[in-house]
Amino acid sequence: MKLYYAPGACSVGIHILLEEIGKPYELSLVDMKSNAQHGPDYVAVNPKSKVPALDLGDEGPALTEWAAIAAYLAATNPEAGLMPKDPLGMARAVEATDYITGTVHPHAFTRQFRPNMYSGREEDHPKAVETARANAAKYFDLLEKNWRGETWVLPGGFSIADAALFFVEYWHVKRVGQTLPPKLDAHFKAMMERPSVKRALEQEGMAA
Ligand SMILES: N[C@@H](CCC(=O)N[C@@H](CS)C(=O)NCC(=O)O)C(=O)O
Repeated sequence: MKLYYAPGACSVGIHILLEEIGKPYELSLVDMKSNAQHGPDYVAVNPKSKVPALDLGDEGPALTEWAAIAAYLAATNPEAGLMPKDPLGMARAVEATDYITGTVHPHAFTRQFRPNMYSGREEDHPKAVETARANAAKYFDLLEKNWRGETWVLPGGFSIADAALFFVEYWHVKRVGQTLPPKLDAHFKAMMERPSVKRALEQEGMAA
């Protein structure tokens, strides 16, 4: 099993899940600084030109999309306890993960870091960044107000949703230099103390 990643990209969440599982895997760096995601070698792996992608060896094309990869890892490694077993708990984990990967990631962060993906007109970029920052505040506020867990996103304990929440928290705090509301801040700090997170960040050359 091989994870294609870029340092500090959303792939770090999948990297954390692989560290939680604790089985051997390989890492392959996709150098986005040189646009390697669009080069023929990586397009042959993932025609979408995005990380994460998980190479499953003989089991067909690499698996793509954060939520799908996380669901697969949780289902194939039940002993790691990454997904609640009861149907509603499972749906809650997917609900939180989907909100983060489908809404928070693109509309608060991709729009903020890559405004050129939202408008070809350079004069529109400051407005796109401003909107993205307002979105980040709104989304984190919503997550804070609807927080149902204690330390982790779900009341039942650590799950794939925590690894998803972590990568957007990480960007907000470490990349943008913003603060999180109190419950999310406590979550972010608890994640930073987790050995799997420390190992993943260290392996990506991003230790705090
Ligand atoms: N829908 C995809 C989005 C993945 C994504 O946007 N990855 C970013 C890194 S955080 C990427 O590879 N960007 C490269 C690019 O847009 O050129 C998922 O959830 O996995």
